[in-house]
Amino acid sequence: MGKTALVIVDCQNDFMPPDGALAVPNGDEVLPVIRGMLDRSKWDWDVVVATQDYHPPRHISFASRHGKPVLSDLELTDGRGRHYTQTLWPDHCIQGTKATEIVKELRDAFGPWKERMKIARKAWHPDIEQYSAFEGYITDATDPSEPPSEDIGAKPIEESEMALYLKSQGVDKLVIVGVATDFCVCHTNLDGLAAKFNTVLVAPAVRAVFADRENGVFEQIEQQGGTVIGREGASGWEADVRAFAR
Ligand code: VGL
Ligand code: ZN
Repeated sequence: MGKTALVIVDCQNDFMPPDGALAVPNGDEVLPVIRGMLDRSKWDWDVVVATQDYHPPRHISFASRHGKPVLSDLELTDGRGRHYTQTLWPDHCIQGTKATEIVKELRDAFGPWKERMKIARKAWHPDIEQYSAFEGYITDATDPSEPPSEDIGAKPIEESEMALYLKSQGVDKLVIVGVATDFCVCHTNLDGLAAKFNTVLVAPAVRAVFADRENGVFEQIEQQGGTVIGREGASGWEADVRAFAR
């Protein structure tokens, strides 16, 4: 049987209330749940990948760059010539700042996983939005470091650094947690399915920027063949996740 990776999406200071620049409502509620999933005496993940939103100053997604209101939508052409609608964000998760660091509560729990753990950094190019871990690059670094300068992450999903790394480790199952459900968690989960991984999203361990969109995201993931566990406060999700990971 294939192996299982725990994918912890964007649990960074800037996404956490009360002080994060782009605080996800109730985003901090995922932290004790995910911390529990990093308890080495209870869980045995084959691989752990933590992702980081990792923007340069004046990133294309920042409202400040365009002189437009935060949370408005803007039609843009990105650094690869792709036309798309960007939701404009406050400046957040800027490379080399404390704001982009993974929250200490989780970093303190990474210790026992060090040998099995990678960081995936994404949206580091000034002119490209990247919500999915499958668009990022893989690194061992947990401290700020320079992003790569050439590869702009235009590879097909199945040849992405994330997919190739997971496959090199024998992983074919992903357990996905973190923030935000409606952006980076959603895109990471859908790309994981597109790259032919089996996926489980743990509902008690995710929170959305727009809470009223969360059910729609869950349904979209299920339509694409993913599983959502622990919806609407259902108990017993741990047993379901264990059965999946076995
Ligand atoms: C995210 C908005 C902007 C996320 C990242 O992590 O979901 N959301 N950048
Ligand atoms: Zn971002």
